[in-house]
Formats: sequence, C-alpha cells, structure tokens
Amino acid sequence: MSETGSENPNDGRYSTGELTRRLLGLAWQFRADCLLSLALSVLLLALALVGLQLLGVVIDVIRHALDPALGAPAFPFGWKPPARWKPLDVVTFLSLAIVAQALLRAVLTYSYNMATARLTQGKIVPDLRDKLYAKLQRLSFRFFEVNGSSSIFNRLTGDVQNTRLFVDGVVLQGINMIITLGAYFVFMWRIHPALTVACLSVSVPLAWVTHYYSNRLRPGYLRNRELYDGLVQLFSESVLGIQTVKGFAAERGCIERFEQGNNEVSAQQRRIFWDLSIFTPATQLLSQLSLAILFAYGGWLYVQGRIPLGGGLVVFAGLLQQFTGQVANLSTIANSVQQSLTAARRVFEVLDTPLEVQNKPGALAPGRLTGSIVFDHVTFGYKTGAPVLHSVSFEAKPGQVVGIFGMTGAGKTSLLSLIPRFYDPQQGRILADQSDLRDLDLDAYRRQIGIVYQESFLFSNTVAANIAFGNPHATQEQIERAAKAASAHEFILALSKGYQTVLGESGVDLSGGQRQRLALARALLLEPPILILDDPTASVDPKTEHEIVSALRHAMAGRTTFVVANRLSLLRRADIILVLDGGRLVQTGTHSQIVRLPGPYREAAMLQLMDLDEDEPIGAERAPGRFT
Ligand code: DCP
Ligand code: MG
Repeated sequence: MSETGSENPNDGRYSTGELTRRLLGLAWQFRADCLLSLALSVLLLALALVGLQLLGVVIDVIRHALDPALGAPAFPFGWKPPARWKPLDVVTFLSLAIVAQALLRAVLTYSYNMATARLTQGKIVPDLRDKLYAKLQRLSFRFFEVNGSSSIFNRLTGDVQNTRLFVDGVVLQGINMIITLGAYFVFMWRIHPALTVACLSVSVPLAWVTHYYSNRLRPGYLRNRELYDGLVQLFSESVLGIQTVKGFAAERGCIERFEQGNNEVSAQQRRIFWDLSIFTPATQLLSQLSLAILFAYGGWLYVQGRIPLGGGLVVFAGLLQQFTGQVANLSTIANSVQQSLTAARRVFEVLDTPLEVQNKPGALAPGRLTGSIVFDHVTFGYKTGAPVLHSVSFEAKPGQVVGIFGMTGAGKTSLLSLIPRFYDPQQGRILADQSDLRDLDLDAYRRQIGIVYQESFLFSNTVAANIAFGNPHATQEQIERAAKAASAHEFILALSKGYQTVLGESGVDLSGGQRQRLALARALLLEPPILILDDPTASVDPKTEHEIVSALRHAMAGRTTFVVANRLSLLRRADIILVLDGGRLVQTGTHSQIVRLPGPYREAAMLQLMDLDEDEPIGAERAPGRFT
C-alpha cells in the first residue's frame, strides 16, 4: 500500500536507464529465443516486400498489354517470363505467386506468435516467478511487515506478466519496427526520394506526441498498481476476517469501503484510458496525414510529368501505408514501455531487497545442539532507536524449561523471535552451545528448533502432511509418535479419515485446542533440542488448556523449552521464569522464588489465586462500570 510503500528501502532507487539496462539483460538471457522471433519477423517483412513488388509488376504487365507504348515492365529478382507466355499467363502466374506468398506469411505469422508465446509465457514469466518466490521465501519478516500481502501477491502475478511485456512488447516489437521502417524507407527512397522525404516529414510531430504521452502515462500506471494493491488488500482481509466482519455486523461498512476503493481504481484507470484514447488516434491521424501528402504532392508531380502513374506509385502507396501502420504502432510500444517499467520496478524491488538475516560466508553447520541458549546484553527493536528489548541477559541450560512472563506488549514474542534468528539483535549477542547465532548456518540451526505460535497456521492438506510439514519424508510411524507426544493421536483417529483427513482452508474445521496440539505435533516431529511455545494456551478454554499442558509435559522432556504463558499452570513447571516489563528483564528465578517478591509476577499470581477463591457470582462481576 502507498503509505507502507514509502518505507521500502528500495523506494525511488531505480532510474529509468537502470531499469532499461536490467530489462535488456533479461532479454539477453533469452537471446536465442529472441533471435528466433526476430528472424521470423524479418522473414515476414521480406515476404511482405516481395508481395508488394509482385503487385507492382502485375500492374505494369497489365498496363503494358493495354498500351505497349508505355514500355516493358521490369521484372524483379532477375526473373523473366518465357517468351511464349502471353500477358494473361504472366498475370496468372504472378497472382498465384502472390497467393503463395500470402499463405507462407500466414504460416510464418503463426510460427512467430508461437515462438514469442513460448519465450514469454513459457520461459520469462515462469523464470521470474520462480526467482521472486524463492526470494520471498528467504526474505526476513521485516519485509512482510513493511509490504502488505496483497502487494506481494500482485507483484508475483500481474507485475511479473507486465515485466515480460518489455521483451516481447518493447524489445522485439521495437527492433522489428526499426528494421521494417528502415527497409520500407530504402524501398520508397529508391522509387522517389523527394516524395519519401515529404511523406515522412510527419514523423517529427509523431515522435513528439509519443514522447509527451508516454511520459504522462508512467506515473498513472504506478499509482494504478498501488491503488490496486489496496483494493486486493481490502478484499483479502475481509475474506480472512469474515468471522470478525459478520460478528460485528460490519458487512455494510466493508461493502462501502470496497466500493470506494473500487471506484478509485476505476477512476484512475479511466484517466489512463483517457490519455490512451487521445494518444492512439493522434498517432494514427498523423500517420494518415502522410497519405494525404502522397496524393497531393504525388499528384502534382504526375501533372508536372515528373513521375509516371504506374506500378511504382502503387508500390509506393503500399509501402507508405505499411510504413505509417508501423509508425502508429509506436503508441502501443510506448505504452508497453511505461507499463513494463512500472511493473519491473515493483518486481526488482523485491528481488533486490537485501536479506537482513543471512548466512555469513563459511557459516558453521552445527551438529545436534545440546540446547544451551545464552542472551548476552541483547538489545533489539523493530525500528532503529525504539528498542523493545533492553539489554536482556539470561542463560538457559540444556533441557531446562524457561517460562517467560510479562504484560501484553512487554516483548515476550520479540524475545522468542530472536532465538530462531528471525531478527538479529542490535546490540549484544545470542549464543547457542557457545556459538554466536550469526556464525551458525541458518537452516541447519533452525531445523533444531520447534515452534508453536499463539495461533497456529495449518495448511489446506491432510493431517499427516500438516504434521510432517518440516520433514516431508517422515514415516507414518514418526508422524504418529509426534501426534501421541502432543496428545493429538486420539482425536485424529476420531476424524472421518484419521491422518488422511484433509483440513479445510487454514484448518477451520478443528477446534482451537486441536489445532494447537497438531501444531505441537508438527514441532515435535523434528525431535528438536529446542522448543519454543508462544502462549499456546492463550485462546483455549480451561479444559483444553489442561489437555495442552499435560501434552506439553511430555513434549518438554529432554529439550530446552521456552514457553510464554500467563497461567501459573504452565509457569509453575518452569525451571526458571523470566519476568519482562516494558522490554526489561526485571526478575529471574523459580516460581517459588519470585512469587514471594513484589512485582508483576506476584500480582498476577495473587489475582489468579483470588479468582479461584472468589465465590462472588460471575454476574455481579459483570456489573456495569466494572469494565472501565
Ligand atoms: N512490535 C513492533 N513490531 C512488531 C511486533 C511488535 O513494533 N512486528 C512492538 C509492539 C510492542 C513491542 O514491540 O510494543 C513488543 O511486542 P511483543 O509482540 O514482543 O509483545 P508481547 O509478545 O509481550 O505481547 P503479547 O502478550 O500481547 O503477545
Ligand atoms: Mg506475544
């Protein structure tokens, strides 16, 4: 979206020249296919010229037959009809040759279209899409925070398509146009230089009009893509958030916002069409002007007796018409230039985003870790100058359970996200088995960490595939072992097709507790020495919480576990508890140690115990005013 787009580190980075160079590089990458397309179009051009030549000769043969005083026709390509042929035989033969030429052109046009489609849709587009997707997979979280998902979708789909337009719509068409115009020019010049110059003088205003409109179009296309990103964002959010929308009876508002966004896009689109609908006829009009010049000036030349009214003039008119037709193509090409540059800018922005977290050269692939994690004066923030963790230090020994407690916004999730190195700290360092995380091979390290989030994302696939997500080669036995360890085996068997049950989109047909246990099984399948649990019981009822907690008890055995929780049921089991307050580590110790000390943990513990003692009916607590 536009306001977040400005935070993109690549914004405004590309000059038109640079974009053009890179797009030419893209064409160069597929030079063999480009050459094939160009060769076919040159053949087509040659055939068109042959056709015109033949037409001119046919006319001269007829005129000569009608009036032998006019002089014998000049046959092209060194060919001469046998002396015994009558003029009618010659005309018939030439007409057949013209038909053959037209047929051959049809076949070549077909081949040209096929070759170009194979190049663009078969090679360039899939290649760019693969590159973009691979890059997206490696980009750090920050990129996704800055760029909305819709903008990313649109770049992967529409913008990739428009980027390839540079190859077929600009490079191929452009070279083709230059060759064609050159050839026509030479042929016309050979017929009559002065007439050629007169007719082609309209090219000057034509070039100016093209330049003017082309520059007008570019910002329009960019704005259009941004507005469209916003519209798709609105749409996808209302699909993903449909429960919230309906729950708050907010359909009307959503529809109105969508209509407004939709109108903005179409109004913007209309402005582009408005420019285009002046631009295209303007270029056509100008090119038709040259025909008018031909008739006026050519007619005058004829009257003056300086040019014969023969096949030559017909050929000239034909050449001129083709020439102006090609020139009128300029507007299409100019339009493609702007469209493809806009799209390419958005595609390259993604491809060029530096990887914030990446392997350094010679990074170490660790063997199986013991699970020791040390935070050494770690300061971290999402934006520079606004840390959300301040100089946090602690040590987790192998196999320990580390509970993390803090108010909402205290920095618990942020702390957890540093462990798998989703971000790098701004100051201080984090050690796993005594090695700085920045020295470890990222993939090899992350594979040793199992993560369960507050809310788990399940893929539209079978239960088994969801559990085996981190290791697609896992055996059924491994999958079941993980499911049992996560207390998920029983409920999975009760599903209609057991492990082969396909979950709906995002797994909507499971309860919150079931989803969490599947997510836990998915994390445990990898037998990770380090387990990270971000408030896994946050959104479930007490009974499910109990199930998850008892599942966790098995799961945590033998691994270093980091668990964010607010419920004492989970925290009590921790070997050490870290209490975070406003991004600072304010207390460290076991439950029994810190529950005695004044502070946020003790307060929360008291409240939870009081909740248990409370015999006031729940209705009384809901009395108006108590919520404020
Ligand atoms: N923050 C941010 N950008 C993000 C995530 C968080 O600027 N992508 C900010 C919001 C908070 C602070 O960082 O001010 C800490 O956020 P956490 O998500 O780490 O907070 P908690 O996990 O402790 O909160 P909760 O209990 O609500 O999950
Ligand atoms: Mg959190």
